[in-house]
Amino acid sequence: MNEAAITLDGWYVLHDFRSIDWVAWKMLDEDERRAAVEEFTAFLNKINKTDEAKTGAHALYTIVGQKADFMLMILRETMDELQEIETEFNKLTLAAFTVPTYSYVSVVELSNYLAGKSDEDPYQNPHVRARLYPELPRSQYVCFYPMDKRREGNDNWYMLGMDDRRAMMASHGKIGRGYAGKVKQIISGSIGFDDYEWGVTLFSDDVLQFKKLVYEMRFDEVSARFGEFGSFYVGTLLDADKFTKMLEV
Ligand code: 76R
Repeated sequence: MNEAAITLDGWYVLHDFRSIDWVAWKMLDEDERRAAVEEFTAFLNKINKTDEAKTGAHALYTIVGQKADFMLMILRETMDELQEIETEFNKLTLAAFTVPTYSYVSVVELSNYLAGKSDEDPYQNPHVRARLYPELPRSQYVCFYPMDKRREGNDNWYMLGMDDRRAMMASHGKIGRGYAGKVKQIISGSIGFDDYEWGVTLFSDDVLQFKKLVYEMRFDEVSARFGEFGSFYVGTLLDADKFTKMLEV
């Protein structure tokens, strides 16, 4: 059998995309809307506490275009907690005025393609831990998309030897590092969890850097030959205040 990459796995991730049912929302009276927003804000304050305790993280963004109105990305130590938060959100009054449009379940992943040899336990290494259990930046923009590595004819990633894959990942990483300080990426693995193999979440204060990075990678062998992509979602940063403003009608 071919040599599988070994993965390090961190926090579990739920990307939850919702559209707002504006017609129903506008039919509520002002007091009901205010109460629903207050209840949602309390929910946000509660999940913020987990970010502060560094036992999880979250990101809340609008989604531009018709695929969704907003995305809540939640990272937790267990899949069970993701399930609990999803249910908790669904029980909020506001949730009744949202329509689920997409979701993605994965776990933050690092592979061993470029890891040097070492006897230490990687899960104890602070640099590794910072990537497996990431603090999410409050960048102005987010970009999310799911992707696969192709398995077709001569372009079957999973039939390539470890050395070939490692060489291609090195080239991939080199392009990625060119965007250091401009784009933060979180790669989460979803084989066995969702319809694609990875989720890619990018954060940046300059939205154009997403296009530049993804475009440049298209010319790199690992993306050019093996990358297959799902839908792309792009959006802008929300917090409790911005969310409240967005819901004003
Ligand atoms: O972890 C590391 O930093 C080592 C290098 C590295 C790996 C192993 C790395 C670096 N990535 C790795 C793995 Mn990546 N990455 C993507 C996409 O749109 C596309 O064409 C691809 C989507 C982007 C934009 C991106 C960005 N990467 C992976 C994997 C798992 C592959 C596997 O295991 O087979 C996928 C699917 C994937 C996809 N990558 C980087 C980046 C960036 C910006 C970096 C540099 C990170 C840094 O050094 O700070």
